Amino acid sequence: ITTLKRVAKDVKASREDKVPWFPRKIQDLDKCHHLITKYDPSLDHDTCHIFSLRYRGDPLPHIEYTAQETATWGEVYRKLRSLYPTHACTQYLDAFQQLEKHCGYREDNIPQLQDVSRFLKERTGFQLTPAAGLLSARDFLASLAFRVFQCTQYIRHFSSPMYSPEPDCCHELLGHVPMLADKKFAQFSQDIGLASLGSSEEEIEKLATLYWFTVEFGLCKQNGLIKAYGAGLLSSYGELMYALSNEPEYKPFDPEVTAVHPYQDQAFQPVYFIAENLEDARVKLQNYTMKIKKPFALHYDPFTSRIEVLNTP
Ligand code: HBI
Ligand code: FE
Repeated sequence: ITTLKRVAKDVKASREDKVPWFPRKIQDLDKCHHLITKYDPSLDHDTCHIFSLRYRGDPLPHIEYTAQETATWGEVYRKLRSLYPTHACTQYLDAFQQLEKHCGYREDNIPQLQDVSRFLKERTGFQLTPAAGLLSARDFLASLAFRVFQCTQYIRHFSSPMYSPEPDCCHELLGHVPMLADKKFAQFSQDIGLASLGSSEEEIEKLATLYWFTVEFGLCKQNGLIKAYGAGLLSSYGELMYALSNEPEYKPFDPEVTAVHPYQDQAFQPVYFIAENLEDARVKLQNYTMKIKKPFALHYDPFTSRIEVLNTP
């Protein structure tokens, strides 16, 4: 009997060995906060003062921004807003209008994460959680599996309002948030997140690259025109104009190709990938992620916001 028990235990243990640790419930995201430091010494930053050690379930911290921080936001907001009607996709424009109406999106006001998070939760179930800076791709993508978006709360330095080496709240609030209010886009984002759970480093790298060319720098067709849906574009005046200028190279979005394409994080992208539409991008991504080999299957239960792991023998 003891031998049998030990064999049973060994079988169980070896099955468990095949399943690496990854978050299975929202609270587990407290363990997913590994920061990547990309400090640029030429910029003497004093902007990272809003570090919050905070746990899921706590209210989102209310930030009193300084007049200077609000002025920086205002400059970014005014310039970008003038480009949106011609450059942003309709999903973005619809949500942006709602955010101006309900969430304090204004030139003279930096929206509070709590208001924005409540807005998103009502529309797509996405919620915001504060992040202290650039997170590892694995940690960042994992949160998307739970429809949680890791959001910085500090703002870029006033000396360079049109450029930030790391994500700041101009990028999150103007780039990411409006798209996360769209149902199809929210599903697309969660699907990348779910695919990342328990994936190899190599696969994470590919998913991060896919994320880069879609969620950050994606373009799509709309009424015979090309429009932007990527947050890196919608939060950068210079690159948003460049991306739609016909100067760069364009390729159709194809996950197999896009996932291994080299990308640029120090300059404008050399190439942009164009999706037929967001639904088509979602279906193509799903076909891609289904081919990722894992020794177990995952199921997300939307009622409990938990991941269920189904061991495959
Ligand atoms: N971390 N805070 C934060 N915000 C992002 O937008 C972000 C990140 N880490 C990685 C990342 N984005 C992506 O570029 C991919 O590596 C997933
Ligand atoms: Fe981003």
